[in-house]
Amino acid sequence: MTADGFHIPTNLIDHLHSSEKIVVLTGAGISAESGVPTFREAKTGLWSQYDPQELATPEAFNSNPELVWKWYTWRQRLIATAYPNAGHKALVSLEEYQANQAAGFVLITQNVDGLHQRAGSRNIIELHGNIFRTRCINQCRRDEQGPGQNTFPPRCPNCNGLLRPDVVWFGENLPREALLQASLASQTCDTFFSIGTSSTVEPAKSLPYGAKQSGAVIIEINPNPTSLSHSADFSLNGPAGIILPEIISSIRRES
Ligand code: BJW
Ligand code: ZN
Repeated sequence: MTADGFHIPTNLIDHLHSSEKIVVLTGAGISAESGVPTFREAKTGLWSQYDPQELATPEAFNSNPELVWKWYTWRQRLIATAYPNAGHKALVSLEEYQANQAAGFVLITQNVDGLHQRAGSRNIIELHGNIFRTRCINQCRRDEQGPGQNTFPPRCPNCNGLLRPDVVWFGENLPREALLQASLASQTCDTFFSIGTSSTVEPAKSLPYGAKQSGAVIIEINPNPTSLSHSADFSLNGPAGIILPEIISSIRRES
């Protein structure tokens, strides 16, 4: 039982002790406690204020790159001033714990904020790109440094084409290798965590079902029910920043 009254089931901790490969899928909810807004939550979600069709599609960028870049610049600044929270840090501990057991750990994230990297997680697959990278719409180069140009919207120093955020918009394919590795990891794990995601966006929302089909135990951490909740073996209803540290201390206490 945590100070906030969350109970981590003993059979879950027992399972984690013997788990040989843990896969974690995270979404915007894991960064909520860092002050980064989620997408779909009423009132606080980004899309209660902005229309995704105007901002997170290639069509939107083609018709109004300035508007799209303004939104991304605002979010880049917001994220740059945020810090990894207790949930991000607990996932670093879980990866270290698994390494000490000579067991596997893969962190698949839909987030573009880079907070898992900043917390210290190592084996990360970014499904939807990274908001701090840009790339040329003519695909001629990848700019890891961010725009840094004087023009707005920023342009490619190589071909003068528009630069865009290196993220995945609706209707676009996910990075091929990332999706391949994520699917493979999910289908070969014995424990699958789904944390802070509304499980609405394909293909990420299908990953836990691939894991379940292969016999993995599915654990969801989310203060609200999602489309995955009824298929999960454990639904832990609360904030990731409280539940994940409690799982880590239970694993350590009972080992
Ligand atoms: C907490 C918490 C706390 C709060 N602790 N939790 C099949 C059927 C129908 C449609 C499709 C389909 N296949 C593909 C599509 C189209 C589309 C899609 O899925 N649409 C659905 C919405 C219906 N998918 C795509 O277009 C994808 N591409 C693709 O599939 O290519 C092939 C293809 C194309 C076209 C047709 C068919 C096939 C690409 C998807 C790209 C998603 N991009 C975005 C923007 C990224 C860039 C940016 O950041 O600006 O990614 S959209 C947005 O949603 C972002 C997120 O990564 C993603 C997921 O959101 P997430 O993380 O789940 O956030 P929320 O806000 O939804 O949920 C937060 C959760 O946290 C909530 O549940 C809270 O309760 C919880 N929470 N506090 C724990 N403290
Ligand atoms: Zn270019």
